[in-house]
Amino acid sequence: MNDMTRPLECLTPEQAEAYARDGYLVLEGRVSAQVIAACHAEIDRIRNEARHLTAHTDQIDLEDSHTPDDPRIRRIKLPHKQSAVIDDLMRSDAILAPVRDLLGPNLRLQNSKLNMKSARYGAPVDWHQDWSFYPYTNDDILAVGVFLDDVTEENGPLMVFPGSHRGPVHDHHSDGYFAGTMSLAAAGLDPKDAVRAMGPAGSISIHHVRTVHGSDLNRSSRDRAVLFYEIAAADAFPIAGSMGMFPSLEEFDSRMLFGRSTIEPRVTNVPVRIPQPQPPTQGSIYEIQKQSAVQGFERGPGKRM
Ligand SMILES: O=C(O)CCC(=O)C(=O)O
Repeated sequence: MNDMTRPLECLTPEQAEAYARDGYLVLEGRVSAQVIAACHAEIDRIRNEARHLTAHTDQIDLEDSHTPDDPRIRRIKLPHKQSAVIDDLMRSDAILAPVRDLLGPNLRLQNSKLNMKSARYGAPVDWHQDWSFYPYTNDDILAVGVFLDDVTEENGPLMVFPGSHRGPVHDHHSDGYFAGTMSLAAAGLDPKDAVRAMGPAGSISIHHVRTVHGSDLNRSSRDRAVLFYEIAAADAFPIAGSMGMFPSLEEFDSRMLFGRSTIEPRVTNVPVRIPQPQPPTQGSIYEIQKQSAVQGFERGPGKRM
């Protein structure tokens, strides 16, 4: 956590306070039009390479309605490993300066993903806390969402519950298995209180790892691609049994984005639930959530559960 004695690099004190209070922020104009265009060129390249797929891979998650004749990508997994443009953006001040203001100078990547949410069929993501998937020894962890398209009320914006990051970790289990989604009713949350994170392409959203969030099916005629970088303070370590990755210290340290690593975790008093047992079918969040009895949003056209 930023000790607040360091001067802020790019956020205003009001923005830093809003993040601490609400658990999310939207900042317009962080990423240039040239970089956004370069990201779209990379998406076109990756989409072209994936057009003959018939099943999910380690790089690509497919929409339920995908066919090789009508290719539909739901998510590009670990896009920074597939694109130098996306890797460079992740390490740039456009992304890391506000994160340093919120988490301090020592930063490590937890994960990256590019949710395509294409016009007319882009899949919803049911309500959840990222923390339910990967609890760490402290919760100085957030996700930066880079808006690669204009994000509006119509095209399935990320929706967040302000202040929910200061509450409990909610039950994300169903039928005895971790299912990656929660019941708003059981948590005492009213969907009407969710706030939409919207802005023109080039904006970023930032949400705290414990903030309750989700996003609806894209029913509009406009794509809504958002590139997420999940970033942790370097002294946050994944808790055993969670889905946080810690295969080896070497691999863990290869994910440093800025500053210095440590082998001394900072352990704070945070509520934790372990996402075990894992569901019968593993895979992306979309596949995990399909196994829940709780469905926050209507599913899109295509194969249904
Ligand atoms: O793409 C979105 O709007 C939701 C992102 C999200 O919560 C996730 O991928 O875990």
